[in-house]
Amino acid sequence: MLIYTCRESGLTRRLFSTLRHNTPTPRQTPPPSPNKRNLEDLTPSDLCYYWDTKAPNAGQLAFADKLFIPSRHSPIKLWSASKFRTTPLSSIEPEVAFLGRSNVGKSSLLNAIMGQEICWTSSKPGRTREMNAFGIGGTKGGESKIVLLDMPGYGKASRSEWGMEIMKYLQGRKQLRRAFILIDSEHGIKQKDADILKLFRRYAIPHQIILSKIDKVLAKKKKQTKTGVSDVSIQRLRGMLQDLKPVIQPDPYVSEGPGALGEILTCSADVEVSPGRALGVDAIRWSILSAAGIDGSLEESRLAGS
Ligand SMILES: Nc1nc2c(ncn2[C@@H]2O[C@H](COP(=O)(O)OP(=O)(O)OP(=O)(O)O)[C@@H](O)[C@H]2O)c(=O)[nH]1
Ligand SMILES: [Mg+2]
Repeated sequence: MLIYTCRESGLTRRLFSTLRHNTPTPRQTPPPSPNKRNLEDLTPSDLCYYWDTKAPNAGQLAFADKLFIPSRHSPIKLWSASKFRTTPLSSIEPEVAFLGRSNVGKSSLLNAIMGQEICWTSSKPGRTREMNAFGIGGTKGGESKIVLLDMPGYGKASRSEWGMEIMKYLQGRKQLRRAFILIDSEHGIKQKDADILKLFRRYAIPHQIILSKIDKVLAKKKKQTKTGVSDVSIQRLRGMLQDLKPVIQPDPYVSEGPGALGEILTCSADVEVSPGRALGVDAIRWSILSAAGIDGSLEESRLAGS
């Protein structure tokens, strides 16, 4: 009993002394770092890389955002197809397709672009198993202005016939204006991506690169981006974009065909800049409209003439 009491009192003493040393001083909120920038203040020129094209201005971004505002007639699911020969051929609306390795974030990005959870997403690769077409900008009784295609991913957990079916589709589809190829910013270009890029050049299919999940480059943890991002991480992103340029636009003397568009976009479908607006999505919307030839210039010239 005596031994027990002595031990207990020794333990208690040690515990109190540890507590005394570890008692936290009242927490003070660190002053905001002068080098951090709010997500809302980042422009497409900060996040993307435009060398053959011009970064969209505020008016163009607003025009694109307006066309994607969800309504009763937009977005709408138009069709799903697992085989090229089952895709409807009669449609005339301009189409853009979203491709990339499984799990790169295609369906999540499309949900962010369309402002609605209309595509299935999953943390497991191989979720999207068919081509899914969505119409945007439709009105009552009117056709959609543009069609977005969510494609099954290639690579891990993809179907073995992926390459054949999708390349057949991309080559044969007259309505296709551009294919957006997503590259995971955390993993960079993998062999499978390089193979696909080569095929796009060989068949001269117009394509553009989007770097996805850039929250992983901008911060260690996604929630840290809420307090803004540092200049250092923006510079890191810029470095990645510059390194990608010669890979996606190889030397014409060694390349089999035309490279990607000289404009790399970035996004983080999981990070909101403001309620309902994901990081980088406005610039992607503008590029979709540019690819489809809907750039608002008609509206602008009409306004100027009136
Ligand atoms: N950190 C982070 N995770 C993301 C982002 N976008 C998507 N994800 C996550 O990545 C996983 C895959 O997303 P999906 O959109 O289903 O990817 P997918 O490319 O359509 O995948 P498949 O249909 O399987 O080819 C999900 O767990 C998403 O939550 C992002 O911007 N940042
Ligand atoms: Mg998917």
